[in-house]
Amino acid sequence: TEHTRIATQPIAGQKPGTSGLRKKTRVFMQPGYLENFVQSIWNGIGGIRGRTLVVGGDGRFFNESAIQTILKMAAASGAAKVIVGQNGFLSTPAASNLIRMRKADGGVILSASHNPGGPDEDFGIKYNIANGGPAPEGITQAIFEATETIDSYDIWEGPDADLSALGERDFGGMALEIVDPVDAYAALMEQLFDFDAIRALLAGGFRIRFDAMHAITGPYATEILENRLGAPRGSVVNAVPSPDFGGGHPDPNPVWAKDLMDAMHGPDAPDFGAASDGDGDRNMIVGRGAYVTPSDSLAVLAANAHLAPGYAGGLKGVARSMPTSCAVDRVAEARGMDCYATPTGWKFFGNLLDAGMATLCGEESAGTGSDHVREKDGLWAVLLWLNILAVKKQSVAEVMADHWAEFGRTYYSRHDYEAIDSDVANRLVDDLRAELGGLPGWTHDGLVIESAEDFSYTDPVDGSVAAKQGLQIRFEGGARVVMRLSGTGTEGATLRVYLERFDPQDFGQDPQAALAPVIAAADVLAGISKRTGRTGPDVIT
Ligand code: VG1
Ligand code: CO
Repeated sequence: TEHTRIATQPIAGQKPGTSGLRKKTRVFMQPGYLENFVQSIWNGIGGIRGRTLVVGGDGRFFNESAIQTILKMAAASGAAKVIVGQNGFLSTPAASNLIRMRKADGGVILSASHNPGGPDEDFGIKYNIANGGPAPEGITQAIFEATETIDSYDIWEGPDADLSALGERDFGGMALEIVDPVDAYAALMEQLFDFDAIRALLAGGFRIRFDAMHAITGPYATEILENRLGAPRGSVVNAVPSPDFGGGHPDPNPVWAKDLMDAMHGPDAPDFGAASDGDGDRNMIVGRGAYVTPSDSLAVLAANAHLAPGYAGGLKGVARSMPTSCAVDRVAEARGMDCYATPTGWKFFGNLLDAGMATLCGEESAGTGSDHVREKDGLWAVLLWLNILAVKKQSVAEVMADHWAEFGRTYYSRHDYEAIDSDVANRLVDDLRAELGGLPGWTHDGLVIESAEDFSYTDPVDGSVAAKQGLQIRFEGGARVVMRLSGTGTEGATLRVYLERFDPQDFGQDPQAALAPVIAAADVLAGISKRTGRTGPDVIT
């Protein structure tokens, strides 16, 4: 077989962010752009000769042609085998599971997650290691350094692979195996959850609506919720993945999953609603008339996971990203579990999960997961919720009311200021960072700052340090503001302002009203409206 070496030059800006390299699709489609990055992955991890990889993506525009290129480059660099989801489809958690199950050396996942897809929207690529999780910082840095010195890439110039035909064949001297993307994942879910109990719940008339948002979870949710658990046909909506996600944002929050919110608050609302994102790792949970904030969802799952067979032995510990609310901390404290706070991004949970220090992890951005894979997992969270509801025989609203009565309520919201000028955003964060030392004692409208820090994380397993991971300002009485810049955007900068306030007894307030003093203090502290010229955030979740 003909393997060709093509001369190339470094391309600036191929630095992975919170979750891989994300750019406008047309940037990825430029000649050599994808090839440079893929070769840099191979170079950054010490080559792929003789190794086995898993490859798949969320089906967005350019998914299949990117996979064809990756396969030809894997063949040319001597990979032993590549396992690909049929038609190039693999949800992020299913890819993580396949890497682990098949004992692959790593995997390449094509997705820009919740970002829209299409020729004028976003594309992304990330490398996962043998534990199934996103490459940690050290490997990501090695890949980035490889992009800065690359001078050639290797590719097999043969015909495209047929990604629709299941089974194994030769492809440019390497083994190519096409697998059903759902099978192994669905089998794992059956091991973790009491499918009989959920089936009985659904057979008893409990109605669900799962919105796949035209993205990758459609086939997974249809197989698991409808075929295996017996939910009536049509319980899964927007179930066919489309390259541009039906023109929408596959981002499961009340803003972008407005149809689901409307359905859940309408006269004929089902009992349980859920949605997932582009690549299937996020989840949104909503009961009849009762939206569950992701941070609260994590706390509820931590408090009740033992009701599912896969977690009947209890949890070894829990972990949350630093900006995620402290609701789960209160559960951990009450149950005598360790609780870790990590920087934003799933890659920071990997060591804790591998070391058996945490069983459950979560982020305020609608990501929850456990040690069953090394990614957050949207459908897994939905199934754990259904398992808990089936055992408790309660509505979502009742579960929340009981949870708050036991642990108190942490009012929480995230305000995003999108596509702001990068210089303005950087200056805002830099200026506030410079003032942190003088902030304790500062007061505004009855709030008093207790501490202010530039969050730095030392991994308890390998001692690696991640600095500058967000500005964290705590007020007396348990209120908190966190500010950081997004690492997944493709246009300008996005300022994320995370707001929370603990209330031990008053659970019925509107979160924006309950947080009003904290919101006002954040604006005074950072001069957000003054500096950005915005009168309010673009997205409130
Ligand atoms: C965002 C979220 C973060 C999440 C990341 C990847 O990152 O805030 O919690 O891990 O997206 O999720 P950032 O840097 O934009 O805040 V996904 O579902 O986009 O892979
Ligand atoms: Co995602």
